Amino acid sequence: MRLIMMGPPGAGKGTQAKFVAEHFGIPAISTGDIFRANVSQGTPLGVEAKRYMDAGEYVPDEVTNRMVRNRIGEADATPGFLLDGYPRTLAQVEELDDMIVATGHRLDAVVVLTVVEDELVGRLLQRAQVEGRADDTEDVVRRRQEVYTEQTAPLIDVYRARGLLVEVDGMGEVDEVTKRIFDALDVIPE
Ligand code: B4P
Repeated sequence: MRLIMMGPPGAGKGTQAKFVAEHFGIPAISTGDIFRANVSQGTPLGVEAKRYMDAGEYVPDEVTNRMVRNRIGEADATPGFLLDGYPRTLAQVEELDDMIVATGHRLDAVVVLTVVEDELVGRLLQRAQVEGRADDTEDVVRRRQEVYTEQTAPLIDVYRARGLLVEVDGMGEVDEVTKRIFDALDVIPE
C-alpha cells in the first residue's frame, strides 16, 4: 500500500496519518516530523530547514526530495508507506513518481482532507498553546495557508486526473474523520 495524505496546514494530516498507517502496517513518513527531529538535533539539514519553516515557507525541493528518497529506501518502507506532507510541489510529485517507478510499484491513493480556513487557523493557534511550535504563530500560520494555496492545492487536480484522489471531509471530531477515511478507502477499521 502506497498512500499520500494531503491537506492544508491544520487539516489533520499528521493526526490521521498515524491511524491509517497503523491499520495498513506501514510507516507514516512525515516530512514535517523529520525536519523537526533534525532541527532539535541541530543537524546541518535541521539548520537549513529551520530558516524556511520558521517563516512558513517550504524547504527547497532539492533538500526535501533527497531526504524522502533516503527515507523511502529504508527497509521498513519496502512493503509500502504513507506520506504525510509530501509531495507539496509539482517538482516533488515528479520526484516521487520517479522513486515509486524505481521500486516497480504504483501509488494507490491520495487522501485529501478538506477543512474551512477559519477552523484550520483555530486548530493551529490552539496547538501553539500546547506544543509551542515556532511556526504556529498567527502570521506564520496565515503564510503557510497562502503557500499551500499557491503551491500545493494545484496538486489536487494532478491526482484527480490520475483517478487517485480520495476527498474526505476533515471537519468534526478526530474519530469521525478517521471513520470517513476508512469508509472512503473501503476498509474496516480494526
Ligand atoms: P507539517 O509538519 O506537515 O505541518 P502541518 O501542515 O501543520 O501539518 P501537521 O500534520 O503538523 O498538522 P495537522 O494538520 O495534523 O509541516 C511543517 C513545515 O515543514 C512546513 O510548513 C514546511 O516548512 C516544512 N515541510 C514539510 N513538508 C515539506 C515538503 N514536502 N516540502 C517543503 N517543505 C516541507 O494538525 C494540526 C492540529 O490540528 C493539531 O494540533 C491536531 O491535534 C489538530 N487536529 C487534527 N485533527 C483535528 C480535528 N478533527 N479536530 C480538531 N483538531 C484537530
